[in-house]
Amino acid sequence: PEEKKAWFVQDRFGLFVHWGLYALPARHEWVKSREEIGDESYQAYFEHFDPDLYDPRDWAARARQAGMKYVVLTAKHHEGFCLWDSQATDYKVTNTPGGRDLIKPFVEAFRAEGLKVGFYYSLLDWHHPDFPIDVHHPQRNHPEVAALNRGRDIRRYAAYMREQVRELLTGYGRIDILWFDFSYSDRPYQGLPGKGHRDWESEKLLALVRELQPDVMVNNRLDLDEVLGVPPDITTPEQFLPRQAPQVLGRAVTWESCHTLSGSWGYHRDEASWKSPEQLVQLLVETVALGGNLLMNVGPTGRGRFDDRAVAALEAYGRWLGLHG
Ligand code: FUL
Repeated sequence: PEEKKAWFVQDRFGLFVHWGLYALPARHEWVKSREEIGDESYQAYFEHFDPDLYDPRDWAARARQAGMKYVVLTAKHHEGFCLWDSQATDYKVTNTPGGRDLIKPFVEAFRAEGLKVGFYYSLLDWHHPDFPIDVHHPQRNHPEVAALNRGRDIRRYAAYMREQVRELLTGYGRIDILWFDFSYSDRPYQGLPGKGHRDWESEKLLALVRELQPDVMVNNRLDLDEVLGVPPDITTPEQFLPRQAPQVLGRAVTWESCHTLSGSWGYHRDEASWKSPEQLVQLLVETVALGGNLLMNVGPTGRGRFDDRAVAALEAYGRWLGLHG
């Protein structure tokens, strides 16, 4: 297992890409939950999803020039929308005006630039009819929540996740990282339980991943650390720089800190807290100095391009690494 991590620990710097329907409202990838938007209203984004400017070769070239060595793409985020032609659902890009699998050209483009490729896959799903409504779900405050939850069967949803993960790990060649997100069994809400490894059937899911791609690195958000009694492949502090290298179960671990360029992961047009070049470089330097990786995020626009502010941030990294890397 240590050998399979060698590239990851060596490479240190990756690009996170959060892309989905939420790029259209352009005010945070949690918009459906935060604003408690129903499926009918959210459907407008599905019907208008048409990334006419999508050019993954441009994204990949920018990532490489920034000094990034790997990429992790949200194949499915919490909204449940799939960027590939999944046979397990209709809620996918091929049924939008976008009309084509977006993952295939993405994978090809990043590989062509020499980057390793990973997928983010959300455990939460705010669209799937078997996903029980809970603390994070857009319908959590619906007056009929108990009735809406009747008949939802998380076991069917867990099987759906396995089906989709199988597609992702068999359809696109070697995949280097699988980034699951996230567990919260400690967060019940108005009588609705939170969700953890029993709900996701995490052990079964992980076994499938290991069977299909033995060398893939899997992150720590399946709620399995205690269950398995061993640290995960990757521990993932989010939006903070640890003071010291994180430990899990009393042991030093391989870790990767993930951060946004501004305050949100999905494209957020009017959000103003963009990090300065100094802050960006400092995050990279301090993370690596502590022995960690940095996974820096870009949220592309609904039309499929990197916002100018993201482009400038990537260029700042490239400039600095060109002089000091
Ligand atoms: C979180 C998610 O809820 C965010 O939307 C984002 O994907 C981040 C990397 O992980 O837990």
